Amino acid sequence: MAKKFYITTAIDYVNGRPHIGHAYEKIITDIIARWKRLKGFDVYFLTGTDENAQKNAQAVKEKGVKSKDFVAKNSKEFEKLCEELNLSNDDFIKTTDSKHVKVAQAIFKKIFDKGDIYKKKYSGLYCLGCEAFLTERDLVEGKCPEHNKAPKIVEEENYFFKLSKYEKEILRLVSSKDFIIPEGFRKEIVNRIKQDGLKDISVSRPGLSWGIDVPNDKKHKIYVWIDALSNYISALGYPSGVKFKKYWPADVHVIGKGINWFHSVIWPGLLISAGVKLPKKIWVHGYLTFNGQKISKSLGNAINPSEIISKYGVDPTRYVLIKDIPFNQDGDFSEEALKDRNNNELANDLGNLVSRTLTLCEKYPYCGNDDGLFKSLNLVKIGNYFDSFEIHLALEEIWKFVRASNKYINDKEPWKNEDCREVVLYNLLEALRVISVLLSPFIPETCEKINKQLGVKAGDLKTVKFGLVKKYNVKREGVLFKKI
Ligand code: ME8
Repeated sequence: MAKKFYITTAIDYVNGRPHIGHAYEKIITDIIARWKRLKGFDVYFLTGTDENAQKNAQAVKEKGVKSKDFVAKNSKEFEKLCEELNLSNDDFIKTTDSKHVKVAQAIFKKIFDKGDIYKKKYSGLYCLGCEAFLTERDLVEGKCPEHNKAPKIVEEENYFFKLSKYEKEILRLVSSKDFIIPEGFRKEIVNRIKQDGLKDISVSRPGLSWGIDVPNDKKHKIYVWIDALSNYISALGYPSGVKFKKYWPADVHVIGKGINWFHSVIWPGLLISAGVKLPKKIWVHGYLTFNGQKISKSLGNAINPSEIISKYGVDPTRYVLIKDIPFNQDGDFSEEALKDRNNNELANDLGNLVSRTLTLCEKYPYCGNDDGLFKSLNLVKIGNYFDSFEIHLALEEIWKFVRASNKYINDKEPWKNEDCREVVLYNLLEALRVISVLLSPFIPETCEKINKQLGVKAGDLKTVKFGLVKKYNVKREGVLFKKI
């Protein structure tokens, strides 16, 4: 039986339309999901929307429509984005789904029954952007640095979760090098716990009109982060669903750096208390910036990914986001970079290689043995980069083979060099077939087109070797990438 692999993105707030930062997270998750499928894993890939947040409801007031309709309409935009991005997600969860609501309440109740939830009067600084209470230490010049706004002073009676009770276990968990990657983001969490310790956290808000009711106390809504985090198990049918039994614990939660604490500390705390197994890994990514500033709905500098995709195509969009955002840092998004990479890398390197090879193969016969071209393909290295989630390096390593193939065709000149033509063309066809398998996690639409022109079916990792396909059914069809 194939080994299972469960991977998730964060679920997005629906207080506005999706922006390119959301697209980025979904793409990198999709790449890992597709890679694991190539390796033969039984993959479950979940994404969705976080619909019960107060800030979603707040956004409605400004527009004068019903919360329910507003949230449903925006959620559709995120679902549409998944299609536009050509994501291979297996499910799309919405936290207003009744199936989710029941699970969020069941978890709250389980933790309550365990004696880990109590009521107390509380005063704190609430940042609506984060949907979280902040401490003075979190603020920069009195403002939340994520959202550039001063938090509101809130005084209310809340239910509290005894997070402090689990400090030792959580510290042990985050101290393991495997749990939070990359290392810089792991250290941040470890240092914060060591410095401040873990305090109990508020897990309900009184008097809100939007959200999930606390079980047996309709005056309170479940704090949206508790509700949101539980999506990762509600989507699988916790506690008794077949999918839950098969796929939980998650192999990777993919998230942005601003919500690391919720995933690496609070989520494990809740799960330990509820007696549920812990996720295996939190993969934290940096932010997409625009002129150096975080792209966000709250900051009002959002770039609409749908527009970028319809202007330049899905694969150039996916490609540039991987190339320009390093593993553990922020990266600037720019249309100029997209155009450059489309023209110089996708069209010149890959597009030309495919078009030149296929033009020749339509004219001349091809067959022969390994001519040394495959020496420049290092599958072990590529696999290692994927395993350590350094997908931009995996892409770079695959691209070395694309460049080597271009150099090979230039050096051998099969269009005029009859002596070696048959062998060179066969080696190039095999290279294209293998390139198409390896690039399929990154630019799946293009790889489908390459396969169609080669007359082969999409292969998995076992097919990444020379000499597997003897006979091609070559049929050239238009250019892969238009120059912009
Ligand atoms: O945080 N670049 O929702 P969200 C890259 N609902 N990633 C970005 C980004 C940017 N400029 N801006 C946001 C939430 N993200 C919660 C999550 S999960 C149980 C609940 C990332 O819509 C962000 O870090 O603000 C997060 O991982 C995801 O997009 C959704 O952000």
